[in-house]
Amino acid sequence: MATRFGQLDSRALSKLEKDAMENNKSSFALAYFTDKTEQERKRGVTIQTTLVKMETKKFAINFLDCPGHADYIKNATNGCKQSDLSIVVVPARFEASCSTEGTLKTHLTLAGILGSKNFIVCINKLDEVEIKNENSLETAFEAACEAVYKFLKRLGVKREAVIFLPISALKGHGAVLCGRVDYGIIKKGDVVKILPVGITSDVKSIEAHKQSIPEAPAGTNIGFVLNLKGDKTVMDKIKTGSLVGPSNDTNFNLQPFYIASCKFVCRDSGILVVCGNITDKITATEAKEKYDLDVAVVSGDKEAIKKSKAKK
Ligand SMILES: Nc1nc2c(ncn2[C@@H]2O[C@H](COP(=O)(O)OP(=O)(O)OP(=O)(O)O)[C@@H](O)[C@H]2O)c(=O)[nH]1
Ligand SMILES: [Mg+2]
Repeated sequence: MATRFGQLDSRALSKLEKDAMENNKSSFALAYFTDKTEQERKRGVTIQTTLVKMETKKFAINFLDCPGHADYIKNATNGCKQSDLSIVVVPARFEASCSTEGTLKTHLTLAGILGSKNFIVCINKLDEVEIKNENSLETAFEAACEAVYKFLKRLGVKREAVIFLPISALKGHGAVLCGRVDYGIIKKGDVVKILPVGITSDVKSIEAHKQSIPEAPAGTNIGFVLNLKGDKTVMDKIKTGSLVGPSNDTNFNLQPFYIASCKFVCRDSGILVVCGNITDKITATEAKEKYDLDVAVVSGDKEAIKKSKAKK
C-alpha cells in the first residue's frame, strides 16, 4: 500500500533493507517502514501504533499499524479505538492465532467493540502452505476464513461487512496472468516466454471459470500462474499488454502464441489483451499514439491490435 500511495519509493525501500540487514533481520525490511524505534527493529516486533497518512483523489486515509503481540494489546487498543475499518492479517496456518493462547480473538473483539464496522481479513503467508494438490491453497484459505469469521460472527459482524483476501505479503505467490488464448494451446507445465521483457517461466496452473484445467485451447479466457517465485522486480516488469508465447520460439513469429494481460495476486488488475501475430514492427510510441497502449510493445501485428482493442 505504501508503495502504491507513493510513501515508499525504491530509495526508501533500499534504506529499510540496509537497516534490517544490519540488525540481522532482513526479512523484516518492510516491517521497518512502520516499526521505527530501536527496540522494535532489534526485536522484530511492533510495539507502538504508528500513523501513516495516505491520500487518493477522493479520500484521505489514516493508516494505523497496530502491534499484534500479546504484551502490547494496550497499545493496539489506542489504534483500534480510532478506526472505522480494520485490516486484520492472519497467517494461513491460523491454528495458533485462533487458539486460546493466540491474540486474534482479543484483537477482533477490541476492533469490533471500539469502532470497526467493516473488516478486511488478509490470510497471509500462503507461500508457507505446502502445495499438495491444486486445490490445497484454496482449501487452506477457506479454512482460515472460516476460523476467523467464527469470531466475527459472534461479535455480530455481518458476512457482507468482511472482505477476505488471500495474500503472500513477503514474496507474493507467483504471478497470475489473465488473457485470452488467441492461437494454439497453452498447457500446464509449458515453458513460456513473456515479451517484451523476455522473462521465461513454466506454467504452474491454468484456470478458466474458476476451475483448474490442464490445458486451454484458442478462444479460452484464462488465468494462469507463472512460477516467478514472487520476485517483485521481475513481476513489476510485466505490464499490461505483454505477450506470452512458447519459450523456444525466439521471435514468436513462426509458432502459435498466446496473448495475455497481467494481474497479480492481491494487486489491482489492469487487464488489457493485446496483439496478434508478429508480422510487422510497431514502436512503443506508435503503440501509445495509435492504440493507447502503455507498454513498450516492441513488435506486433497492427491489425490484430486493432481487433483486440475493438473487442474490449
Ligand atoms: N513466509 C512469509 N513470511 C512472511 C510473510 N509476511 C510476513 N512474513 C514474515 O513474518 C515476520 C513478521 O512480519 P511483520 O511484518 O513484523 O508482522 P506483524 O504482523 O507486523 O507483527 P507484529 O506487528 O510484531 O505483531 C517477518 O519475518 C516477515 O518477513 C509472508 O507472506 N510469508
Ligand atoms: Mg507489525
